Amino acid sequence: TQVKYLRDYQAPLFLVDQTQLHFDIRDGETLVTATLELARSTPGTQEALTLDGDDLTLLSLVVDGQPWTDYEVGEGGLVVNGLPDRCQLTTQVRIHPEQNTALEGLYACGPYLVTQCEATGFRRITYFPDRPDVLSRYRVTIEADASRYPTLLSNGNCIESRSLDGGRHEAVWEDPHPKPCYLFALVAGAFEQLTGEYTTTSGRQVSLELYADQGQGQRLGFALESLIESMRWDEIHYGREYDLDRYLIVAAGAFNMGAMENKGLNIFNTSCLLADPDTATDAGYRVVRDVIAHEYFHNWTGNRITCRDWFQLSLKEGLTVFREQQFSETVNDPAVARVEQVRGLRAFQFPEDAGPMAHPVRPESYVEMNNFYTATVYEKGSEVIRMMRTLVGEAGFRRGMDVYFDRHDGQAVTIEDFVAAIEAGSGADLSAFRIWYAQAGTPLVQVRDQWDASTGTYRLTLNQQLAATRGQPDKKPAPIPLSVALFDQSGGRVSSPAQSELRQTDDGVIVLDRPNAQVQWTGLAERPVLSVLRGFSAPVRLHFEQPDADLALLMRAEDDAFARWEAGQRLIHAAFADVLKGDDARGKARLSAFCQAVAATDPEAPIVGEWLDIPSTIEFTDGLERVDVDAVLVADNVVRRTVAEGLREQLEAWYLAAETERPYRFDAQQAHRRRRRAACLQLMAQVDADKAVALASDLLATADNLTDRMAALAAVNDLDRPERAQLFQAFADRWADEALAMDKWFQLQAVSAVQGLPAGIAELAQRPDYDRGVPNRVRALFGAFGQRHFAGLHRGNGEGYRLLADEVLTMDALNPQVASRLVRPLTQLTRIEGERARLMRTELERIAAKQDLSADVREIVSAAL
Ligand code: B3K
Ligand code: ZN
Repeated sequence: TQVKYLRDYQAPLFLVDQTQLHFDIRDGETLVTATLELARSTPGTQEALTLDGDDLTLLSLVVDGQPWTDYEVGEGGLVVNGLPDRCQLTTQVRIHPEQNTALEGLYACGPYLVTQCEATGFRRITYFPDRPDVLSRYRVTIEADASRYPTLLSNGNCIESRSLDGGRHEAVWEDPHPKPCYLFALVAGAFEQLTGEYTTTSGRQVSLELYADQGQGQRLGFALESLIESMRWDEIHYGREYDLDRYLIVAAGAFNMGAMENKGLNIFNTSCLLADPDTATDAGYRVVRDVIAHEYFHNWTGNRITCRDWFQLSLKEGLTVFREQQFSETVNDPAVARVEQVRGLRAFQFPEDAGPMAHPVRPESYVEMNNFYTATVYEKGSEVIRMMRTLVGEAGFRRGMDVYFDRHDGQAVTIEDFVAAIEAGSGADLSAFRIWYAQAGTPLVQVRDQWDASTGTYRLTLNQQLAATRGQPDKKPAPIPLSVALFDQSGGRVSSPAQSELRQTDDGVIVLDRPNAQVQWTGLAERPVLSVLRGFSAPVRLHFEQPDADLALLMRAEDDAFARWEAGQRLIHAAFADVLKGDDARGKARLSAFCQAVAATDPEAPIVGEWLDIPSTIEFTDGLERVDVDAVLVADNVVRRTVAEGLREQLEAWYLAAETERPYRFDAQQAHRRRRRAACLQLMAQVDADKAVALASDLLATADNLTDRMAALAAVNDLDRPERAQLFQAFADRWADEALAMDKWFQLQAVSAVQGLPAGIAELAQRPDYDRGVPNRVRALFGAFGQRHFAGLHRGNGEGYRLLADEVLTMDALNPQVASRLVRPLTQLTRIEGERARLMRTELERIAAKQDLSADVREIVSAAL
């Protein structure tokens, strides 16, 4: 295994002006003929041409029409010597898509063929300079059996199609936009189709075509609507239009991730494209809309302007997640959207930043690039851009984006180019800000306050720290934008200005750009209540001891919806910490303040559903340096039960009051009611199991949608009663043939206190419908178990670790990308206390000892050992 370093970057020696591909799809094998128009970037030099290639059988190599013999085929590629400055090189290779279980390159997905090339899958299709800074124009011919593969798709425009002898046919596609090979795509199969139309602001007519498996066509409607919404949004908010006559999206049931933004031909995991009331929950609908938007926005931030090298991945991913989040804040309730973004960040990115795989938003090295499609590159990358926007202001940010699009359209660029464009457009100096891209780890901001009644002065002492991470022993302070506000004791805003040596933006954001600083307000009539980190203005952890009454006041009075929600979270987290260190009474007092504030809120407010969704055990452990599993589980349980007791009266009333319309409709208000109802039922199960079971059985029997069915199953999921098994069985009997609905069923079972223990998981893995060829199913069972079933994974005898490690080993031989995601929970061992850490290590060592372990899994496991 070879480590690649950012500092070793070198510009390509050869460029590829044109690429012609010919795919001859046959039974069990495909022949790929590639003709590359090569040009040396420095004419007159002599270096050999290196082409990447993986798992290819080379059949012939021709240069300018003549067989060429001066080449070597080696591990990972092809070296061709003695080439002139310009030439035409043609290779022919044989590949076996039907045997490709890694789902990278060209592979069989049920009866059809699809591709996945990012990051480096194109080298499994043909010999090529498989790097994002080589942009080429493609012309692609696909030839296949006409009845098995009636639809033949690639990027751009279909310029020709004709029948051939022997029941075969072919189609020729041409993409006018030069692109890196990771954006190449090909699809062959028999699909159902949904078509729509879109006219861009400047009048281009775009045909929108969505393709899905037989019988799934009627589930494409919501995706099509979402696509149209996204196209309009990007025109309005960024002035960006689509640039081809067709926009194609294909659903793939076996897919390693969510979706892929291939130019003009997106390929989507079915779970992110298909939506109907029986197979998608409300959250699932939102995923479809967000992912559609994300992949569409990539057309400008990713495709038109791409990355110079893979270390720059956040250039396109952080920025596109940010744009997707902005979109989501306009089409969903903005408060709920922001709360969910932050919950996701804390549940996945914070632990990553605190674990052995901690890396900067712009990593400096990697072994397997696929391991770096992380919450840090994506979600923290988005937070970094959000902070940039806060610092330069909305208008300045938008001008900066315009500069970025103008300067770099058609190029492969770096994060540095992006920041420079924002500086040029906004006039701001972001030199100190760049450190956010370079340092790993989550900064800790400590706030201490002091009230001097005699002078009416309120003073804050702020401090920032960042712990060392692997390879980065000494950290520097970063500019941390802190949005702050003061409230008076009756909940009104205090308007007097903050005084500080720190810079403040026009919108009242203080920039903490040094280790320590002070801020003060003077001339106040009474002790104010501080709200800090409003809107989650920076991806940091906050330590601030604040009286319960102040937090309760913010739960009532804050007008920033995120901060309002966060005040409730801080009460719950503080209560958890109290119980964890044995102070139950103190913890319960805090929870009673929390419950009172919740009970006093209008239940129709979306924030109620968010508050009632008590943090998961993983969220509770965030920020703990050492995790004593047994103590954590006890405290977790105390908190949950206490909240359920405290709200006992409200739960049933709210449950019954949350009637929703029939038939099911995905809409923000209805979704909020369903969410509140689900949370109420879930809490009710803690304190009144009989009632919860009765309501859940009734809900399952009468619901007309998956969201409510899942709410019913979730409520009984941890109850060791016969009804639990009956309800799960009833669901499985009815929905056995619906893969997406059954994925949800597997997910719930995987986190159940009853079924989700190692023996129960092993039993589920024996079912005939547990199919290791479909990543969604593997993630539904073992992904959920490892990531979300804290008690099951951390069984004291280590059987949870062993079970997960067994699956990692099995999957490693089939699909290394999936295996290297599954293994991650086992790498959190540095924080786990006692015997468990040793048991985890034993399993990691067992994995590491496997001969021919994939580079994917090895990189993760070695970082942890
Ligand atoms: N760019 C792809 C992710 C590719 C992951 C490769 N292992 C989807 C996205 O971020 O939009
Ligand atoms: Zn993306």
